[in-house]
Amino acid sequence: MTTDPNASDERTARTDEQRDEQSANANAGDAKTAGSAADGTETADDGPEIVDGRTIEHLLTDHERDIAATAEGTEATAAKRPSLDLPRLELGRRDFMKAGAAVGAMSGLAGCTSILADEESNDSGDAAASGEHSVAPGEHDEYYGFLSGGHTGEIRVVGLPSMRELMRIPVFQAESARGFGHDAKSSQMLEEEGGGYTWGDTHHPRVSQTDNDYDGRWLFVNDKANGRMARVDLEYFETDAITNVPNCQGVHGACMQLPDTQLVFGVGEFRVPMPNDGRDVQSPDEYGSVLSAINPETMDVEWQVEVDGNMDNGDGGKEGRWFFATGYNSEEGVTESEMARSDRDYVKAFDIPAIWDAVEAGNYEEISGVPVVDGTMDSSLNEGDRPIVRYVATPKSPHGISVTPDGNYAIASGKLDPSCTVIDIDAIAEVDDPQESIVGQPRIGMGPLHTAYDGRGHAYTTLFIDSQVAKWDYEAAVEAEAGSEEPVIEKHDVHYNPGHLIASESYTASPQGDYLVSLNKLSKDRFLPVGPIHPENDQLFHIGDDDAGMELIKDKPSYPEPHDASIVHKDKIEPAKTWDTDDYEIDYVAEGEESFERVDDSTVEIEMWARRNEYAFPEVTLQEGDEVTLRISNVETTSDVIHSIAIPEYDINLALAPQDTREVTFTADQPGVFWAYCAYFCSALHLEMRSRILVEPDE
Ligand code: K7E
Ligand code: CUA
Repeated sequence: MTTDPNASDERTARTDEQRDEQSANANAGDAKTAGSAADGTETADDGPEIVDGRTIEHLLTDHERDIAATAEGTEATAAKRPSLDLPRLELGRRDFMKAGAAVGAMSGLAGCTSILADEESNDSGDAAASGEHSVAPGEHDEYYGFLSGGHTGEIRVVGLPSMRELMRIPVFQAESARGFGHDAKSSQMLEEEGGGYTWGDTHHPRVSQTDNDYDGRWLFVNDKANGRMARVDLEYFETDAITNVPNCQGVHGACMQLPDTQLVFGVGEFRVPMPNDGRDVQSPDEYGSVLSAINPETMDVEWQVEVDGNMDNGDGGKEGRWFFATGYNSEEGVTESEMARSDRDYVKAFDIPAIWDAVEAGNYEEISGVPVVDGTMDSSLNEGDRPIVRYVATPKSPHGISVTPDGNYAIASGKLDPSCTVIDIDAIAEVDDPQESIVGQPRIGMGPLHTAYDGRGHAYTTLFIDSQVAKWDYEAAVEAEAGSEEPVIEKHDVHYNPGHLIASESYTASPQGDYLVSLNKLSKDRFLPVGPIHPENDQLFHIGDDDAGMELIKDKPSYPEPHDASIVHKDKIEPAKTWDTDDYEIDYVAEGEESFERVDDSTVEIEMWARRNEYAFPEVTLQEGDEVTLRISNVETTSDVIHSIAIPEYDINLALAPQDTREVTFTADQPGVFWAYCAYFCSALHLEMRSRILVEPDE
């Protein structure tokens, strides 16, 4: 492969110009908004985090670009940038040079070929030892990986360690291969319970647990876009419930009360008026953000707790008392610069039994039919010796939070601060000042986002800006001075800019400690180019050998965009091979039970079956305008003989696994001939498997 460095330079330069233009526009936009705001405050006056009107994140972006420019020997923009003088960040040039390969690659290929070459030899060294992690054709993987699909709205199932994609589970979007959103039940779920949106933004798939271990029953996942929570049945690998959470826009974190999945928590991100019905639109002070507790069986919202500031991610303690959520925007600002003004934000520790007590004592306001408990700092429920929410101040916009497998600590990742904060969970109930529960604050690297565990006392933290995963010892971090780098054992480059990472069974009390996947947001040059939207890169590491260190095994391109995952041992999931007719509400249609009934002038009910290579009715005659309900069963008992009934120009495709029954209602509003056919290739006579639907015109 040859690259034309000049072409690449030009591209980079153009991109930089565009970016400058964009930030200029963004700043102009901010100014306009500030001008129209009631108080008219100038955000630039509020502290050292804003330099020349630019936020920390802008500065970071600029610095990355400067380093890249330096690496290319141009130093084009470096001189124009303000120096980075931020008390908490203490960014040294070294910080950026350490991440040279990744950062250099941020602005295109040309400037960093030499670094990339080193990088590649490093990787192939890793890969050479990976034979034992390969899965031969016909062999099964050791683990299920459940990855969120981000704004595709789905869940992807991959096998580990092969990283082969095994299945996709549509959650918040209609999907025709599985007939999701085509049959009556799933389309009702999307349209009615789900609120009728055509997409969702899945981030955090969490598998239900019993006694702090995966029980394989359900997977829960949030919709960050429209404030929903969904449940996937892991017997059928199918979404079986969606809850549209009130008083809340953007359910971000999704996780559960452990050890037994007593509650599922949706962590509210965007602050909105409650209810968001047009009141208080011009009064951001009145906006709120809530933690929602959802009953995993009924999927009803049991209660919500309103807090100060935004929330972000969450995780539950292992013993069931505490739930933790990170947050940003304790400033309660509405623009980026307002939100990043303060150098502290909060981890909120929710005392679940105390919240239940408040609900049972009637200490709530009912909003949109849900009891909302006041957990803001000034709430009377936070006075006295059993506050319902404890606010633990941590540096700058902590993002991920996860509880260590031993249940001792909750570790929050600093995002805009290079540290992780280790909170002693038992101490929270004891200390007068919540700050005293912070027992460690190691310096991990630039842009720490999420942390996973191997069950041997190690934490693995993604460093978004450094494009690395850092392995560190969390007990050592408790021993060490705050700000110490000593607890860091190893850093491994990833490609590039990782968001989440997940280790096998990391969310349980006993992680397997062998594999880790880094979900990298940018793949840049790692794959054949496929146009301007790149795949992301999910990188698999073996972490089972502490002496050998982290070993990169493979890259897997991913359709945008996985955020988080759960990795579950195969023995803990028991998928059905065919449907069990007892497991659904509508009646199965056996061979010989087919019927065509004209209920009245314009209502028709059809019950039919499908098998290789025919439908119960080779021909169906309807009148234009008929309201038709079609129920159809796949009467096959052999696993993997799947049929469907696709009705052209009627926008219908029901997928029918063996012994499954689906129903659809449609209006026969187009006269003509429609060849209903089977869309799953099921046998040699699959193409002949069809039924002629005749819609006779209304005279
Ligand atoms: Cu970091 Cu939704 Cu967990 Cu994306 S969040 S990465
Ligand atoms: Cu049935 Cu193809």
